[in-house]
Amino acid sequence: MMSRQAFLCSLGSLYLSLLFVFLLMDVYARPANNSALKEKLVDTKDENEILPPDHLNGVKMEMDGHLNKEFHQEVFLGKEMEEFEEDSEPRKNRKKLMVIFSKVDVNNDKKISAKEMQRWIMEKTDEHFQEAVEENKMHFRAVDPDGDGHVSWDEYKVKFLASKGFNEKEIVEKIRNNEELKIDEETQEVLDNLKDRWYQADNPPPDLLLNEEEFLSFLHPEHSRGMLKFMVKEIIRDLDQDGDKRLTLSEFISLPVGTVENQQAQDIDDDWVKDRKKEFEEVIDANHDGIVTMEELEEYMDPMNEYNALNEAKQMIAVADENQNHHLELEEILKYSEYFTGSKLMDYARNVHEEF
Ligand SMILES: [Ca+2]
Ligand SMILES: [Ca+2]
Ligand SMILES: [Ca+2]
Ligand SMILES: [Ca+2]
Repeated sequence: MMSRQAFLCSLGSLYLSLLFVFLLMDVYARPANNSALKEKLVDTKDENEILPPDHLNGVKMEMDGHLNKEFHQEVFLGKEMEEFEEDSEPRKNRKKLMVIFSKVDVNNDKKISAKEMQRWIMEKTDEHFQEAVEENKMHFRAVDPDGDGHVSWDEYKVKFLASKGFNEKEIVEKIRNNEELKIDEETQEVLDNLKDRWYQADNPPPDLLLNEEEFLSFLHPEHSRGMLKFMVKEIIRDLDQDGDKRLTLSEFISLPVGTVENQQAQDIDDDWVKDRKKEFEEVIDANHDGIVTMEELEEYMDPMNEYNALNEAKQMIAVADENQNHHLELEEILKYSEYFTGSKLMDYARNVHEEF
């Protein structure tokens, strides 16, 4: 005989299956407008997923002008980033790192050269890009519920405002009747920025309709030349104090205008200033004339730039190259694993030795 609990349980799952069938029927009954179910699916995810992400993987600078602290890890681990973070078991991470090492070491001489690391960085950067393309497919479906392959600015605006808690139906109605939307100042500012970006992502003809590819460059400006320029312009605008559209070191080591309240905290944050100074002088200012131009910043931020990847490779090797042979051996990578992967693995090795 079935226990009472098991009976209730199967009754519950029967109910759920029926509910699901009804939901499906409801959707198929209205093929022209199946946005209801999709919205439900979207709601369960991050509410901001249709917004351009704040952080771009594999790009050296954040859109707010801060240096990307995890850049090394992103170009070394690729899409395995999360796996490394989530798995706190050092033994497993150590194994993963050894597997990565053997993959980077293409000629199998048990050491990684700058060329090998450069090739690896390019490969991992491409991995981040492919991930963005896949995610974009999903996000595009969410903003293009009727599936005609184009999203208008108004359609996107509605989705954006809905994600901010506005009533979607009301917004649609008001836009249709040309009524005022009554949006708070902060949201309006975000919306204005998004619209600028939307214009930039819209290739000719300028109809404010984005297809999937244009929408990708809207969400991920790092992989489109035009959008990269736009992103660089915005960063310079935020950091440039005298309005000459170029950055001096002192402009670069100040926080963006509008975050003045952080100035005091920043003054005492020596490391922050030191890191930025080093990056400005040694890397971004390519011709070392003390000025960073838009072109220099654009080159610096371009994730597909092979020259940058080689520089990065050399920098990564220099950090851990204890025996000074301009190559990385497995032991060196393990010792500096925190730099490459974000997790300490050498301490673990030492502990194991002590244990036995
Ligand atoms: Ca090698
Ligand atoms: Ca300036
Ligand atoms: Ca320069
Ligand atoms: Ca070495």
